[in-house]
Amino acid sequence: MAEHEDTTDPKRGATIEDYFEEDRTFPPPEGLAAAALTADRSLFDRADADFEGFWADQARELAWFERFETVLEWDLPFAKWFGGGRLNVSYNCLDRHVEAGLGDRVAYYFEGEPGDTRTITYSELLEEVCKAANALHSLGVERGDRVAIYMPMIPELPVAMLACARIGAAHSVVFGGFSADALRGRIEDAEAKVLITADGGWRRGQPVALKANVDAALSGGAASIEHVLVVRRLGDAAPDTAMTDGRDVWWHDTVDGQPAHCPPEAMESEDLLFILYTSGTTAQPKGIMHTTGGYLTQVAFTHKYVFDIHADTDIYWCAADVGWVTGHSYIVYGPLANAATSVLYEGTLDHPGRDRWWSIIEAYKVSILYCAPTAIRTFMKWGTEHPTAHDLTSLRVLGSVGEPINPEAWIWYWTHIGGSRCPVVDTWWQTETGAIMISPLPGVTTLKPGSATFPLPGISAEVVDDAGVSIDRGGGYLTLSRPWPSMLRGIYGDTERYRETYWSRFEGKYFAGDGAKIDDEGYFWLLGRVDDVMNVSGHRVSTTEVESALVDHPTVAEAAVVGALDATTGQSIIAFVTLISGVEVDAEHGEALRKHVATKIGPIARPKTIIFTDDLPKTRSGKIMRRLLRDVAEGRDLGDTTTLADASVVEELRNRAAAQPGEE
Ligand code: 7RM
Repeated sequence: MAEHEDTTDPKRGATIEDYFEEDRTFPPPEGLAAAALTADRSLFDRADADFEGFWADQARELAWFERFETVLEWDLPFAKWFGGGRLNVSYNCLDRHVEAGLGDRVAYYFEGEPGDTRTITYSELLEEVCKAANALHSLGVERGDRVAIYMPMIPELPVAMLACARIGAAHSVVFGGFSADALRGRIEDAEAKVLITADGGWRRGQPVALKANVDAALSGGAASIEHVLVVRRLGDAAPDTAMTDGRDVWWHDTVDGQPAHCPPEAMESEDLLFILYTSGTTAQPKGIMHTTGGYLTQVAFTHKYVFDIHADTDIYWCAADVGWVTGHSYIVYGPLANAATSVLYEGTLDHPGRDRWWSIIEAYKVSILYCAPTAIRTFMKWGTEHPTAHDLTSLRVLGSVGEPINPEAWIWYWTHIGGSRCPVVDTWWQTETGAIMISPLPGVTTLKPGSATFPLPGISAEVVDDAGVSIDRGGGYLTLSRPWPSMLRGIYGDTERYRETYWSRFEGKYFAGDGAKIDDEGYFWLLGRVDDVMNVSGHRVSTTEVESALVDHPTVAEAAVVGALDATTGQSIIAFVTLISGVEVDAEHGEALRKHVATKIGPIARPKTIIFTDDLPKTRSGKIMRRLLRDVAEGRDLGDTTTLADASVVEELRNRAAAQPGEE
């Protein structure tokens, strides 16, 4: 009898059902815990006892020009943190460290994709930032203005951001891979006055021109832009870079000759620091706003404790792009606020070889690596010979962000990259949260592969049911029930949309849009976006759990699971699967994987169809686009695919899906 006719199943009707069980545990390594910044519950106890006092303590770690008078003013859903306080973010990230005698410490080891390198100390970075700040002034940028930034991952990118922060202009970084249209839309929404860009950047050995996109964006609108400041990154490799008279100026002509001092503006704690656009379910991207004091407080706190930063000895590498929030918070503001030494890498995973990352870790003796599950699963697919060819013993903490990390990918990361010695901190957060919210602390938390473990000190996360009632175990919706310092302050220019998107579904609570479950020991497990949850015969099955069961099979590197319309069961489960290098696809393999899922989590979760593929459609920040896969599975028209990292993947998938037998 088919599962869907069973009405006695206690899970049926649950908000989101939990099937996947993972019982391996990893306590903090002894040596690491002994030297860790925190190895007990004291931060949690302090935050539980006095939540505002706890955040005030963290805020006092920063340098304030004027002390704050209030900690939190909460007028749901509008928060003001550290009212009355004045500070400057670039002063906190630079001057303060130089004044403390750390001027010669390296802020960034820059590694360009072609292999060019630059070492930039805190004193040098401060000088560069002051010059760039003066240059922005000379181009007419004033406190309160907006500046758009559209650049490759080169040192001038953090310099540009910090220069904006120094003079009190808000930046809006637009990822360098976005189109002219996307750039124009974002400039227009924020009414940016100046655009900072480059002639181009390097990708897989090829120069990629950027300035032509800028010209296209500006020719069709974006009239607020008065000047374009252009870094010469490609030089002779971009011989055709056109400069518009009176509008465009070269960075080296405009910045290099400026005075190396520029007084930092004393900003109010709630002044706008930046806008970062995220695309949601609708076409119009949302300009997420972050402000000054609360944002810097929480990114500095989380960066320090989640990665156990010993700034005098660690070499930290966050391999995200600065164009995403991960880069803002954990390449630029968090690490610099903590006087850390970071690697900044321009390029891709596999240029010139599939061991590029591991050669970087070996060369710089990287001790902390922070990256996305999509990268880890790609490395799994490529095999262990690439990391094992390099000395990775400098590593001591590993981080993951952006998607649920499947337990097997976690174990692979732990074993083959971390040498079974480095805690893996799986960090859950969002552009909107500004900073890490749910994550282990490496010296404190006993890890479970695939779980982001617990809310950090000072964070109130709750899983709620359809009615918004908090549940203490099982699956439901992830919410945040108290404000936090680095929370978004709204959507630029659209207060109503802010309220509607985040605060309308559950009264008094922020709804993150993610499903989550809490296990018997209180661990949090992220289950994917709730829009992706599948409904099979009335069972609410999480995409993440089925994907993790597939990746658990020794031949599978990556899997994306979607629910496709089904006349009998409502939805049926379709799995797109990438095998590890060298495994042959044959007719029986699909059946073996379907069985594996049924054994691992139950017959209800058995995929109806398995489609093998070499690649999956991902956003440019590496998240699997399940919505698109659903369209493929249901044979729908795909519409706009420009947000894809590689649009050709979808065509291939469509052909394969069409070749599938209709019934099983
Ligand atoms: C930092 C970032 C946010 C969405 C979020 C989740 C997913 C991020 C994890 C995760 C499971 C994680 N910002 N997500 N981290 N899911 N475990 N550790 O990614 O705004 O681009 O995306 O990403 O769905 O809501 S983001």
